[in-house]
Amino acid sequence: MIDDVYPTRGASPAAIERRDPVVYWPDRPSTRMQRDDRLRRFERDGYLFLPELFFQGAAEALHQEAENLRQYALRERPEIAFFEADSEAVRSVFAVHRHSEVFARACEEPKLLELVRSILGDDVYVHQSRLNYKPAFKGREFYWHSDFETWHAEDGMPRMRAVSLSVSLTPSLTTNGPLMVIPGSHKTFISCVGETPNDHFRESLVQQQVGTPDEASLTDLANRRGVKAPTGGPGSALLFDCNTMHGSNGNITPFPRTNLFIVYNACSNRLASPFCGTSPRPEFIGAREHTATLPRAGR
Ligand code: 6CS
Ligand code: FE
Repeated sequence: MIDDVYPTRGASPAAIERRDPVVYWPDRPSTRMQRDDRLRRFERDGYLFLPELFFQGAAEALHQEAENLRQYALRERPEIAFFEADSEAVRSVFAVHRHSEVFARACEEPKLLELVRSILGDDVYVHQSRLNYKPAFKGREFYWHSDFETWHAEDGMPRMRAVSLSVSLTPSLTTNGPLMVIPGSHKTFISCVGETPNDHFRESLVQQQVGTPDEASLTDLANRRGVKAPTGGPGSALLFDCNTMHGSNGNITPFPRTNLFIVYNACSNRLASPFCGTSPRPEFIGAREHTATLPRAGR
């Protein structure tokens, strides 16, 4: 049985100091790694905004593919599509890298993988991918949460050795519900209150309650270093640590805020049994079978 160093979903909230590195530095980091300022900023803040990310030219094609996949999911694979709580609008579609060659290739962008492997100090595989559409007028909020808290409790992810990438496929503006992060929050694990219902994902992926932090803990984290909402055009991206506290407001503007969300987990951190005791979530949410190591460039 793997030791549960981040107990959560109990009777009371708790703030637990992170027990894992943020950047898994090798014993003798190469000069190139030592000079890579991105690694130190990621270690300090728990996220990196990458305005020039590797998808600049591809953003329009990725956005078109996101529309194609919305239709495909509705027609052929309804189980991977989730709707907004109060409308027929599609909120998210999951496992996009497994249903689209375009997104499969995007996940393997060599320069991106090089940065991710530098941070995690390991080979990686895709734990989860999704499109969050945050549609015009109807896109609802994603309340504050740590992804790792859910992945640890409900997917059995043992340690904090995963990163998330959110690529904007439409303009991410100050007004249409951009992703908000709390700098430095990745260094504290906020244990959440509440027993996890079976098949919790059916409600949590629409409007999360269980697995969201208490207001006192959120206030404490936000008071330390504030809240940031990096914005950027299509192709810009936010890379953030699995435990960075984040969320986003609803979108009542005519401008959709669609992003491609890819989660890279270290191959040494594969899922075990869910620590909250529920049954494992479906493969399209947390990969257990389809966990092939992503290729290194030129191999
Ligand atoms: O439960 C999950 O895995 C998903 N939930 C949220 C709100 N963010 C992380 C992940 O996509
Ligand atoms: Fe999240």
